Order: sequence, then structure tokens, then C-alpha cells
Amino acid sequence: VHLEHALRGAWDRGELSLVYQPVFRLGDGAMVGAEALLRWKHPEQGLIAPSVFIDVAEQSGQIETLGPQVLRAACEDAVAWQRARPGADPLFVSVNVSPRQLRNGDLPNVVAACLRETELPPWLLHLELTETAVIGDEVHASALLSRLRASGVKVWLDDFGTGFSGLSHLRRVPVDGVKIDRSFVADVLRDPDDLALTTAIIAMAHSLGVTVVAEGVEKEGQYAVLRERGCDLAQGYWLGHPVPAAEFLAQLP
Ligand code: G
Ligand code: G
Ligand code: MN
Ligand code: NA
Repeated sequence: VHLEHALRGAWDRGELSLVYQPVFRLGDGAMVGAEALLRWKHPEQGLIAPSVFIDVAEQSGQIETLGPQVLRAACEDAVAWQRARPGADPLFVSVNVSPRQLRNGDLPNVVAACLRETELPPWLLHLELTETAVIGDEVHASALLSRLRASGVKVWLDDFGTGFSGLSHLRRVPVDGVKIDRSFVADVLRDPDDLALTTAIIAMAHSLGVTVVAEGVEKEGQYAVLRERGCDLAQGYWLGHPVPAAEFLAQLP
């Protein structure tokens, strides 16, 4: 109840902000986009982990206002990136969407309004949904994702591989890409099973025309093996840490 109260209005008080982690193409090493990650600096308690406060926002329903605020800010930032590098290949922005935002059927309208008002090209907006958000409600989720994709927005499945039903979902849920969970990436050099699973995910995703991102790349060797196995994109501390929006803009290549 305490955190729930403190979170109310935190965005408007400037306590919440977005950091961006760059995403790279494995083929040529080019930066192609960034994931937006929310941070909360509580005036007394300091930084509170997103795994804690996103949950609070979900349970309390505050995500219904916070989600659109995050989306709007991320789209505005992405428009600024394109303006800062005229002539360069555009960068996508990837925004995490929580299960409750997905269940609320308003998401396509929120997204459409955001794109209209910021003038961000739809294909530069990627929405990251967790497997668990679509499990159990595949009919509703599929219809919603189809609507979103019809508007040009890209849909990604986050934390992919952690749910046992992961692979079979790809047949029923229309997505543009999957993000291999960092628990697999962490062990690709040590554990032959994780390497086999990662390789299988890449092959199967590609056979369905789905792009693959590896998360949590912390070592050059992981990058090399993922590249060799044909993974498309990667992010992780070895490639770049999440940084505040202003810093990300200032450091753009
Ligand atoms: O840096 P990291 O600790 O930011 O993120 C932890 C978790 O919080 C991740 O699973 C991430 O998906 C989630 N998260 C971070 N930012 C957001 C956000 O803006 N919205 C939602 N729904 N989840 C987020
Ligand atoms: O679940 P989601 O993929 O949205 O969460 C992203 C989370 O992963 C964020 O908390 C982010 O800070 C974290 N992260 C990003 N790169 C790395 C990495 O290389 N190693 C680890 N351990 N975490 C990472
Ligand atoms: Mn994510
Ligand atoms: Na993840």
C-alpha cells in the first residue's frame, strides 16, 4: 500500500524516467534500435527495481495511466533520435507492455494516438510482450496483436523460452520477433543443452519468418557464438548498458 501510494503521480513529479539500452545487428554490428526501460527514483528510498514497481503498477491498475505515458515518451524520444541523425538508417524503439495493458482492449487506440501525435513511423515502434501475457488467452491476444501489426507496429515476444509452451505459441500468436531470454544466453558457452536450445529457437523462428534477438549478451564469446548460429540482433552489457534518454541521444553514432 505504501509503494502504491508513492507511485501515484510519480511520473508527473519527475521521479520516473526512461533509460535506453542499444540493440545491435549481429551481421554487421550496426546499432538498429533501443529498448526503453523504466526507472523510479523514490525521493527517500532511492532507486526501486522495476520488477517491484511494475508489479505494483499492474496490481493497483496504475499501469493504465503509466503505460500510455511511457509509450508517449518513448515515441517522442525515438522521433528525436531520427532528427539527430538525418540520412542515417532509422532506429526503432522497443517498449515493454505489461499483461494488464494487453488485456485492456484499448491498447491499439492508445498506440494509434501516440503514433499520430508524435509522427513516429509505426514500423519504428516495437512492443514487447511476455509469453505469460498471451498464454491462456490466445484468441483475444491474437486478435489484438493482429490489429496492432496491421497498423505497422512490430510485436516481439519477450523472455522467450522461459515458458514451456514457447515454441508452439509461435504457430498461434502472430509476432514479428522473439527475444531469447538471458538465462539461455548466459550459459551458451558452458552448457551444450542451452546452446542446442538457442540454436533450435533461432532455426524454428527463422523457418516461420520471425526475427530473433538475444538478450543479456555479457561476453564477446556469447556474441560470437550467437552470430555464428544466425541470431539476428543482440543486446546486453557487453554491447551497451541502459543509459538515460539525454545521454543516449548525445551518444548516438
Ligand atoms: O532494467 P530492468 O531491471 O529494467 O527491467 C526489469 C523488468 O522490468 C524487465 O522485465 C522489464 O521488461 C520490466 N520493465 C522495465 N521497464 C518497463 C516498462 O516501461 N513497462 C513494463 N511493463 N515493464 C517494464
Ligand atoms: O525482461 P526484459 O527483457 O524487458 O528485461 C530487461 C532487463 O535486462 C533489464 O532489467 C535490463 O537492465 C537487463 N539487462 C540488460 N542487459 C543485461 C545483461 O547483459 N545482463 C543482465 N544480467 N541483465 C541485463
Ligand atoms: Mn524487454
Ligand atoms: Na527479457
